[in-house]
Amino acid sequence: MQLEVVGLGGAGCRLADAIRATAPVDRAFLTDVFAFDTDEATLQETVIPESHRAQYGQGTALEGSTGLDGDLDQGFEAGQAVVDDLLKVRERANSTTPDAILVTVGLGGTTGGPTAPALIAALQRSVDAPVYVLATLPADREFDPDAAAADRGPHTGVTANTGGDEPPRPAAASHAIRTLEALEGVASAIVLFDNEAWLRPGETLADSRTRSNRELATRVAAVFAGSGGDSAGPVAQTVVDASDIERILGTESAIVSLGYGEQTVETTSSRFGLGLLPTERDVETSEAVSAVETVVRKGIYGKLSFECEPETADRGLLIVGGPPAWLNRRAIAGGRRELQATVGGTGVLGGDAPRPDGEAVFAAVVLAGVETERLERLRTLAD
Ligand SMILES: Nc1nc2c(ncn2[C@@H]2O[C@H](COP(=O)(O)OP(=O)(O)OP(=O)(O)O)[C@@H](O)[C@H]2O)c(=O)[nH]1
Ligand SMILES: [Mg+2]
Repeated sequence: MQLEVVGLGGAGCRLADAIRATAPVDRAFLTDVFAFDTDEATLQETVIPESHRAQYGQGTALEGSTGLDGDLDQGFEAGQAVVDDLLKVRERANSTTPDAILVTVGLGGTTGGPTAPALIAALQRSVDAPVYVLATLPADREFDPDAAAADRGPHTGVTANTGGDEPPRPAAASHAIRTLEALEGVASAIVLFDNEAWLRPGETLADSRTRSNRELATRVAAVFAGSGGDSAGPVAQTVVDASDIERILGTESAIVSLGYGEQTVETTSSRFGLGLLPTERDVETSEAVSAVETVVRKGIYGKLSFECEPETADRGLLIVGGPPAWLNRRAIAGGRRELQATVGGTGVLGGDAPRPDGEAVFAAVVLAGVETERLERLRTLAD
């Protein structure tokens, strides 16, 4: 399928950039990638072309990490006021109509979050495609002095400190929860990534960013490329297209978590030969079955972008991809049955994504409509 990505604020722009940087073969699933921020420095750090970037909202409540003084309503109003300008940038640069738009944003700040609801509402009105959000949740240490102190050890101060070059954001939990509430009924679906769960012990937020963004970009590419990727390549046995993804993500702002598993496999490359030899060695069926089973298990039961019980999901999607010889049809069907058994209900779809140049077998899992305690906890911390 063809996805457009719109990054808002620091995290949003870095995520959009990371998605754009995913393997060239997967770039085929992207139409345009935009980066919008109040902060010029963020924009310059990306490799997104100037035609697709815009600095906006200078001098408004959207600017700077103390800009809102905890008053998010001011931010939402300022967000509303900039929407027309952003839509104009988009219209000027836009190449093709996408099958879907993904707005990426870090919840907790004062730029991206407050802009997202108004921009998404405007995109829903003006583009004939679902508009999904990919949002990060703040780590506890950004707003919780106890969490920050615990991470640094017992003999340090008690002010919330992220331990790196990220400013403390005392209102981050409340901003995140209120922005999520504002996205309800506006975004077609809300894909979450929880920074708290992806931080490693002792690691600063700044350190974890690049790794987290890459992980998340890989998941986004695996899901939204669907069965496509290389249009000249082999066709999937069971195609996952834009309408399948739309069916699973829904239109009612469902909370979505993404799972992913990957295993590098041996392929003999034809790059060094004359292209006369088969590009892959024969793959033992048992080996292919085991690789598919392994990645599917990782995808369903491994670390999710947002911690939740897979059993609570209303709908699920499984895409198994990799070099065609490794995509064992029976094993993929088995994986789909496993996801079906886990999710319950009947809303499970599955398919494959052949990647002739791929060096890994992967499984991308979408769990939509999940329930979770993490949001409850953030709500408590936000009060
Ligand atoms: N995963 C990830 N999370 C990030 C990244 N940068 C920031 N965050 C998270 O996103 C939240 C919002 O940060 P930014 O996106 O920088 O904020 P902003 O929207 O630019 O708003 P300002 O406060 O005005 O800078 C932070 O509290 C972090 O939790 C990133 O690169 N990756
Ligand atoms: Mg910023």
